[in-house]
Amino acid sequence: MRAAAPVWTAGNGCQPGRHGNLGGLSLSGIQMKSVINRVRHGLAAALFLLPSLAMAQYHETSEGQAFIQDMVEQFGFEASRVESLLAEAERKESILDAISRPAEKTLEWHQYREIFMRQERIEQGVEFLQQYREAFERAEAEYGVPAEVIAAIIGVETWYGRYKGKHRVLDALATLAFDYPPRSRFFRSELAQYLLMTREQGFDPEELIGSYAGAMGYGQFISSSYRHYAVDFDDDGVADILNNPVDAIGSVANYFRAHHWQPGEPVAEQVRNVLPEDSPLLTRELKPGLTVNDYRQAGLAPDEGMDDDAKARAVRLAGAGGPELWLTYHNFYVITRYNHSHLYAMAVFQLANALGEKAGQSEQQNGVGSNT
Ligand SMILES: [Ca+2]
Repeated sequence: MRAAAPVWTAGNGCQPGRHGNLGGLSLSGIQMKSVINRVRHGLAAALFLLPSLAMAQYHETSEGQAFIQDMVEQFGFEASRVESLLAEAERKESILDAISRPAEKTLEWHQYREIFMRQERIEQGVEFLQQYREAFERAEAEYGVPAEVIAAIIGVETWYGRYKGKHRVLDALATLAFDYPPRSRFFRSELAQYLLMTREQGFDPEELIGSYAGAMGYGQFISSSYRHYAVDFDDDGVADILNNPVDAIGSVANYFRAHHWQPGEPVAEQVRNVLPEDSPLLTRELKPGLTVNDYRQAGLAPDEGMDDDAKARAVRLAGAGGPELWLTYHNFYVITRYNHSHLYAMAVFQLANALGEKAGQSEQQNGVGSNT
């Protein structure tokens, strides 16, 4: 989506009709309750407060004012422009509900795996690889990240771009920045990054759609990642990972290279033994803290080609047929830089393998890559 150039200079204000309640006046849930309570308590005078309450949005809070001032002083924004954006932002209860229950924390591995390893997701991933073959090959050559790993990330994040979120990014980030105290610092920073990113790319900040946490596009980049890692991979002058799969493919690959993906190195392997749940060899940190030799000494048998001093971390997972033990390596850790969860990284790894296998099969069937 390439927005018209004047978006960031015209300072377009509140769109009429965006707020549905009270005949065009807007009230957040808390403000509404407060009005109702006052009316219930017979304070007729409260009715006179309606017009001013109606305008009381994030831009009128002290936090909102501090945010506006920061954007002006640090980044040279026009105060009126930031103010009108905060006035336009809507508090969404559904966003506050959603942030409290991420799937990684409530599902067992075999349940999580089932979501991402469905036949349909594998088949559509192969189609995605074929459809954008040129971009994948170029990304692999330029960044050293296998095509199927890039495709698996996009497959896990958004089902190859089919589900990129349904919230306005402005609403998501403002709601979490100003109404979610546990992470308000982080989301205020992301809101600032969002305004910077949309200014840089020429997008309208009122228009972009993303996840409940403000993640955008095929690879679900948050605003700071967008600014750091998104690339204009089709060279049309804008890094658009929201609507342009070629830019998204290059951007995911760039993210992995920036987080030190090692081309040709292994990701993870399953070993036959299973360590007890309380084994000291099951380290807590996602970053591999032990070595292949430590696990060899404990009687596990990693691939013979693995160097003794290669960093490794054993992960015990609740598989459908009982506990599984995996040795994970540096590149597995790199996948967790995308989403800090070993279930997530394992899903990406296994989906990438499935895509690689399936793509290989269909190439053989179609005679691609054969010598005849
Ligand atoms: Ca582009």
